[in-house]
Amino acid sequence: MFNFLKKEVLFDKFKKGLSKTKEFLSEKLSEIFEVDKIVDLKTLEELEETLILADVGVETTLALLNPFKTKVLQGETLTTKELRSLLKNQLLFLLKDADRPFPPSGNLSVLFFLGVNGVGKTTTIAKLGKILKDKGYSVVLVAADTFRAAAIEQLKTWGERIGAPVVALQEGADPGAVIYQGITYAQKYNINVVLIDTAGRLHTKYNLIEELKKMVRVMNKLIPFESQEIILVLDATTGQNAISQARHFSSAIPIHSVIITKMDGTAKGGIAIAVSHNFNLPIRFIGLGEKPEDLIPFNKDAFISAILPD
Ligand SMILES: Nc1nc2c(ncn2[C@@H]2O[C@H](COP(=O)(O)OP(=O)(O)OP(=O)(O)O)[C@@H](O)[C@H]2O)c(=O)[nH]1
Ligand SMILES: [Mg+2]
Repeated sequence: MFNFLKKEVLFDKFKKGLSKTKEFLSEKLSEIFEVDKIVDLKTLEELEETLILADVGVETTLALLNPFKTKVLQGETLTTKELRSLLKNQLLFLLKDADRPFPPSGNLSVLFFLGVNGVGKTTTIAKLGKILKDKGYSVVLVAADTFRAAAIEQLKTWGERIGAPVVALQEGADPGAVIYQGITYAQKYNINVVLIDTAGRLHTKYNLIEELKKMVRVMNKLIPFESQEIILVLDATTGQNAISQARHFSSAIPIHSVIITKMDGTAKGGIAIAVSHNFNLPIRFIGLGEKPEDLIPFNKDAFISAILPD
């Protein structure tokens, strides 16, 4: 597991960053779990509603609660105390673990970022570039968002701030060509990790998805599969729309992991569980604020204990 924080610091950051989700869930769940009593269908329905409202998603919530409903219907006794601890274990189980190292294996590995407009791709790349540099990796940032000149400038400014080279072409250039140049630059200068920034794109726009596929093809020609990680960046504040984004993007190209940003500003933290469970995707990092140190390696124990009431 890629980590650089002490356990207590990590748990504390999750707790502070996820306070909105916790507040929301605590208020509702405390009522449900307040007194230890026998669970009936009404209790489960209240729990169902709460989890759906926290953006855990209908499908995931039903998968989570149906086994308990069956128990209750079959007349088995289940106390709220038991339910609470089983629920915690089930939530942990729904969050998928990564089965590949991070950064990916090989002397040169490539992290390819995609997502809709404004989710936080570019700033996440800068934050992660800095984290990797601090851990001793050499990095290069690749400006494959050629859609706007300002996007290229934004990445260059970040490169200067974190002391990393940036490979860029002019506005309007073919993003595949920038990727080619970025990867060959890294090969030439023995750089460890390439971070590719791409233009924000709507998951429903055919031509933009085709462009994405083309970029991935360029990367595939140069880098073996095991040395790549294609990372979908999602904005937690968009709630259930993030599910639709994950569905469309993952049907176009292979997605290996997810980074969820802006968890700090929302009570929709449950989206992490829905995305990970629905698409079998590990969450690599979460964004808990705008500062560089606010990008935190995801830890499911810290996450679950941060969102459930004490
Ligand atoms: N509060 C908060 N803000 C964040 C987080 N991550 C990113 N942001 C902010 O989100 C805004 C958009 O970030 P960008 O990195 O430019 O987003 P992008 O996905 O590259 O945008 P496009 O290139 O236009 O598609 C910036 O103001 C970031 O500071 C986070 O975890 N928490
Ligand atoms: Mg950007």
